[in-house]
Parts: sequence; C-alpha cells; structure tokens
Amino acid sequence: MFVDRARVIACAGDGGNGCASFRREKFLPFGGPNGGNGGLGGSVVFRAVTGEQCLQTLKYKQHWEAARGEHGTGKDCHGRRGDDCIVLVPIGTLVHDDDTGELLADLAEENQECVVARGGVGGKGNLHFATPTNRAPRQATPGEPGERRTLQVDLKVVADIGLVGYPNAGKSTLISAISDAHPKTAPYPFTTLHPNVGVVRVDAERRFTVADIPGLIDGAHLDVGLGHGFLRHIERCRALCYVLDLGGVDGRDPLDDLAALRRELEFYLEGLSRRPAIIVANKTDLESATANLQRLQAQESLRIVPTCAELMENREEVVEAMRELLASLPTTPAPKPPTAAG
Ligand SMILES: Nc1nc2c(ncn2[C@@H]2O[C@H](COP(=O)(O)OP(=O)(O)OP(=O)(O)O)[C@@H](O)[C@H]2O)c(=O)[nH]1
Ligand SMILES: [Mg+2]
Repeated sequence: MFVDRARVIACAGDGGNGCASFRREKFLPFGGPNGGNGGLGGSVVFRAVTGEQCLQTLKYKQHWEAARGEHGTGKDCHGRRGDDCIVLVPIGTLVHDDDTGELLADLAEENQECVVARGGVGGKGNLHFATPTNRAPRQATPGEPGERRTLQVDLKVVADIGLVGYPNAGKSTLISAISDAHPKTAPYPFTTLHPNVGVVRVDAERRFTVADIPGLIDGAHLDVGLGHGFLRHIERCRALCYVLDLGGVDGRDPLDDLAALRRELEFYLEGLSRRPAIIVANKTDLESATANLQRLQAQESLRIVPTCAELMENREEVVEAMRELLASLPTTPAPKPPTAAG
C-alpha cells in the first residue's frame, strides 16, 4: 500500500532533574555541594533516506517517543542525555505542525534531518548554585518537559521529470523502457494507482529521476477518475513530459488529450502547465499515429519525440531529449509553489 499522508504524535524526552547532594567523607567536614545536572531529553528527528519509498511506517506507528534525560546524581555526576528518536522518511517529506499549520521540515535531500520535537533541558544540580556567599545551596531544579506535537506528514515525490498523461497512454511502459522502475502495465485505464520513481542512467556518471503518476482525465479537478490527489507528486518535478497516445486507442484525440492535461494541471496549480516540458508521442506503431503526429507537430512548439515504448523504439532519443531539457534548466530546483489547490 502506498501511503503519502499520515498524522503522527511526536513526544520528545523530558530533561532529567538536577540533584541536591553534598560531599560526605570521613575527615572532610563541609565537603560542599556535589549534585549534578539532569541530562538533556532526547529529540524526535525526521531523517530523509532513499531506502524509504512512502510513509507506510508512519501509518502503522503513530506515536514516536524519544528517551528522557537521566537525573543528575551526587559526586558531581550529570545525568546521561536521552537518545534521540530517529524517524526515517522518504525524500520529499513535508512535516507541518497540525495545530498551528507551521511548516517544520521540508526534507528534499538525502540524509537531511530536522528536529520536530525538541527534548527538554536538564535541571541544574545544587553544584550549579554554589557562590562564594552561598557555599551550601540546597536548591536544585527539575528538568524541562520535552516538546509534544501532533504532526501532519505529507510526501511529495521529488523527481527531475514527471510523466503526465491520460490513463493507458503508456506512461508505465515508458518508465519501464527508460529506467530501472518496472511498474505494472496493462491495457486498461488506472493500472497505476500510486507514483513510481525510476532512475534513468544516461551514462556511467549522469543520471536523472523520472516519476510516473496515475493517469489524469478531463475533470480530474472535480474528482473524476483518480482526481487530482496525485498531482502533488509532480508539483516538485523540475520539468514535465506529456505522454500522448498517438493511436487514440480509447477513441480519443491526442491533441484534445494534451489540451485537457494542460487544463487539469492549471486547475491544480497555476503555472504548472507552463513548466518546461517535452512531449513523448507514444504508440507510433499504430495506424492513425502518423496523421496524428503530423497534426501535433503542426500545432505544438514543444519538442516532440515520437516513440513506441512497447518495442523500446527511440528509447535513446527520449532519454536524450529529457537530458537536454534538464540541462537547459537552472541547476537549482524549481521554486516551491506557494499554495496548491486540491
Ligand atoms: N501498441 C502499443 N501499445 C503500447 C505502447 N506502449 C504501451 N502500450 C500498451 O498500452 C497499454 C497501457 O500501457 P501502460 O503503460 O499501462 O499505460 P499507463 O499510461 O501507465 O496507464 P495507467 O497506469 O492506467 O495510467 C498497455 O497494454 C501497453 O502494453 C506502444 O508503444 N504501442
Ligand atoms: Mg501506469
């Protein structure tokens, strides 16, 4: 099951209490204060790793608790700090405070970490309060409580290129042909029910990632088909690749499909359809493909790469077109959209 949303509770550890004690030894009267400080409570930390694909772990474990700091003890012993609780999440995870709506973490890179609930500071032992005028303080303070937060965790897949197309256009077949991802493909709509990210190897050094999301249809913004829910997974792609079925297998016109796709992208997020893109004109082996390709070429200014994903025809051209598209973009990731409808 692919989980891209979860609500969890993060409880950081309390700080340990400070200790009030005095040095007591034979032949050593008035040994002085020796109570140590309490240890720092452990924090709850979210860490992005490539090994995690979705938020499934968070769906089944909703409470994440870090250890409390140990109390200080006599003989100047400070309490041990509590261990942090590390939560491994996929790259592209966003963490919001559920009560205030504040964005706490946007983990877009491998091994990026963010403290979402901070451990309490340990209390002070009586040693801390000793002064020249108060050489035997009996005062010690308790540790602070750790933060406790309800978190809204969302995953927005991060990939260089997002494949956008109608169901059955051949997006999954294309990603299987060009990358190491092999999602299920079948001759019926809505075969893909969750996003898949594949790594495309251009050569020994260069590679980029491509995301295949479930198909969109006209009216997706009105929740037709699978709706707009998965579009947030291409929101963060640097570029788009429209995959069109040139054969019109389901009785549709690929030019109408392209217009509808752009409309849906725009309904979801203003400006999304203007993101740098190429068109992969798929299913060139079918009868009506040549005529449709000519019409498309006459009308479109975007780069069009004809292919037959099933037979892996023009595979290199598709990869090269994607690589050139990415190379033409600034190296920094696309600016984060301010808000997203739906
Ligand atoms: N003739 C022909 N069929 C193709 C080609 N590429 C894909 N197909 C077929 O089209 C059907 C749909 O392919 P998928 O890759 O599952 O399509 P999709 O866009 O991922 O569809 P959803 O997951 O439903 O959104 C499958 O039966 C494929 O075998 C092609 O180049 N030519
Ligand atoms: Mg698919």
